[in-house]
Amino acid sequence: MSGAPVLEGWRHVSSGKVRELYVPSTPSDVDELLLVASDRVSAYDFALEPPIPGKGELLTRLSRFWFTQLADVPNHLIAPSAGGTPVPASVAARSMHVMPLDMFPVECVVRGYLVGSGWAEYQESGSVCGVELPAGLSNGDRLPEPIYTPAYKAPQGEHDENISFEQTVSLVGAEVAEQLRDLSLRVYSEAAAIALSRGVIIADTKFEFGRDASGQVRIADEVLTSDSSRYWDARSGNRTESFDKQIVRDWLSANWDRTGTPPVLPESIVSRTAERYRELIDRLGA
Ligand code: Q0Q
Repeated sequence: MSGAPVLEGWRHVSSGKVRELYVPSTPSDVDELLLVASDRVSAYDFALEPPIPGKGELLTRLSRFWFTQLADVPNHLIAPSAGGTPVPASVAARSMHVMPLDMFPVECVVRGYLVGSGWAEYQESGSVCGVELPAGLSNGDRLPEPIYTPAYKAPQGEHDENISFEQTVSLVGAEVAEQLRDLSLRVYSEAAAIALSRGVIIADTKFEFGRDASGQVRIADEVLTSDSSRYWDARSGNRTESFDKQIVRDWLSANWDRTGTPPVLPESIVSRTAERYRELIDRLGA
């Protein structure tokens, strides 16, 4: 797997499956972090090979687009006018210059459609993460209204664990738990309406929030990217080949028995996935 790039003025401190986190390498007059998106794609908890050309830049453009569309929601971006450590040109298009937050240990998942693990659970219990749903729904159906199904943000490398709203209260207190729920539902609904008006369905997504030094709750991490969300083409009605990495997941399901490390993706899958990311950017006007 390609390592974290060495960036002048920045010190690499953490790697996710597809992203890198940096802090200033020298004292700075601005509290700042740099999130750099790689071209790596992950599935089934593996960072896959080869990278998808342009993925990091395209997903960063998606986050920036949604931060702009949802500008009334406090976020963690540092305005260019704020100064701080210069962002190296080599990663500028695929990085976000952000303020350090005290991140809440809650993955704020919002589901607008019945799909994936939600569909499997619904078939068993008629509910999703403890939220009762009407009978008679089919795979891929739009839910009567979006539902908030939080998860506990497990330490890196472990699986997040679905928890109830009441458990989020125990984690972050009632006031913040209600803020996270209300903000997540509002941001999903506003984004889903904007996307649908452009022929794109956002089936579900995951938000992360933190608190800044003044105590302000801010939306953080990546927002509504095709790594943190399921995007479908509303015009084709096709709810399997989505705009996100479902192409990669489907190929792996058909070509890997989930033992050992996953096979290298064929060029056709790499190019098709890159094309779908670009199609999504074009469709949204991001
Ligand atoms: C923060 N991450 C993600 C990550 C490893 C990215 C911590 N504004 C913030 C953010 C954000 N966003 C974070 N911490 C403090 N303030 C983001 C999961 C992890 C590599 C890249 N982890």
